[in-house]
Amino acid sequence: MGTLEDLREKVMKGKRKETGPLVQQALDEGCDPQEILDVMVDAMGVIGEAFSRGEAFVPEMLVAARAMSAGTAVLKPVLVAEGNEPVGHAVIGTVKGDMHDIGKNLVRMMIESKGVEIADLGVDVAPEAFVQYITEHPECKVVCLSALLTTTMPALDETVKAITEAGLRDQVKIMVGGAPVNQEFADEIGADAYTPDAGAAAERIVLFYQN
Ligand code: B1M
Repeated sequence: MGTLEDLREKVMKGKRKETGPLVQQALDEGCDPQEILDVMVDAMGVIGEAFSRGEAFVPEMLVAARAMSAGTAVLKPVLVAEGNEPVGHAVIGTVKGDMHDIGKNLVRMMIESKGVEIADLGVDVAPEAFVQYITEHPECKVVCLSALLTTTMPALDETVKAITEAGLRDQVKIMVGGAPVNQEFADEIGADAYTPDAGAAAERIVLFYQN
């Protein structure tokens, strides 16, 4: 079995201890970091589909998520540029009620790879916490919101509203994303940008600092 195939299998089975070394092995063999990432994302998709069919359960999703996190930790130094003056400042978080953080972490990493300094407020972040962060950090020009559940999509709207009500809407651009989110929803809640994946989010955020 090839290293990437093995990695895919180990992520699906939630073999956390083996995932990091396999990512390192793939890098040593000259695999493209993006390809390595894609294999792990794909493995998570397989688990998600199995969950939808009732063939996998929350514990399986959880161990797969931990395995993927162990893998991305090894990839991070390869993906993220270091040194240099930041291109700009931003903040990211998964919205209130939502505990999914793998996609959010990937978006953060890809944004960091563009030289943007981005604070991570974590998961289950209340609208007030975003408002507080922006208030205390006037250098922060972009807010990135992630939601993975249809039930937490309204929290995206609530967060945009809270920022507006705090009088901070003109100070920041708001980017939204996550599997159930689309451009139509982003427009509906008045976000400035929707991007479907981490790579696109990183490309998009840079444009905000150029204007
Ligand atoms: Co959950 N879960 N989960 N889960 N989970 C999903 C999302 C689900 C689709 C599974 C399914 O039914 N097929 C489903 C949601 C259904 C829906 O609402 N439509 C679901 C459910 C139902 C639940 C629970 C309710 C299950 C339960 O308890 N009964 C529960 C909710 C808990 C909560 O949040 N309150 C729950 C719990 C969990 C775990 C904790 C076990 C675990 C998360 C662990 C963790 O994140 N640390 C988990 C997992 C792992 C998943 C799946 C299998 C994988 C998610 C993932 O990490 N994907 C997921 C199924 C799936 O996605 N196929 C599922 C890989 C990741 C790289 O992709 O996060 O989509 P993703 O991020 C992408 C893009 O979306 C985008 O870029 C990323 C990378 O390119 N993106 C952005 C994300 N944020 C962005 C922000 C941007 C731009 C792009 O701009 C700011």
